[in-house]
Amino acid sequence: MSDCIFCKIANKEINSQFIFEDDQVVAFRDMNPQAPQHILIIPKKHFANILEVTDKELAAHILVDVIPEIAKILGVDETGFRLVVNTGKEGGQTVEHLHFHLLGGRSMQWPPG
Ligand code: DGP
Repeated sequence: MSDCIFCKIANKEINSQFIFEDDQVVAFRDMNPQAPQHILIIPKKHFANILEVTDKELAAHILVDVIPEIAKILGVDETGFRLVVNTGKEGGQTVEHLHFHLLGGRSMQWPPG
């Protein structure tokens, strides 16, 4: 998607510091952090949201491989963290490229608001 900001970040058209990268996924710090550790994990391939994902291998790779590795990199694998996937208008999604928010470094509250 040529006008997608996260595609531009993943394609390195916009200079960003990745805390993780492999052939399918990149992760970088949210520009508006809601916790001491607030990372966005995105597939390089464009999917508008989690309902649009068709690649089961990619979904499993993110959940089984990438998220645990990033949790370790951030040092929140022992303390815990929150994973958020805002979806659609009422879900509070503002960027229409699938992204997982990984939030950590403080105690989270519930309900999230
Ligand atoms: P959501 O509301 O779930 O769609 O979250 C989108 C998040 O993306 C929001 O917390 C702000 C962040 N964000 C938007 N544009 C950029 C950007 O260009 N760089 C970075 N690092 N974060 C961005």
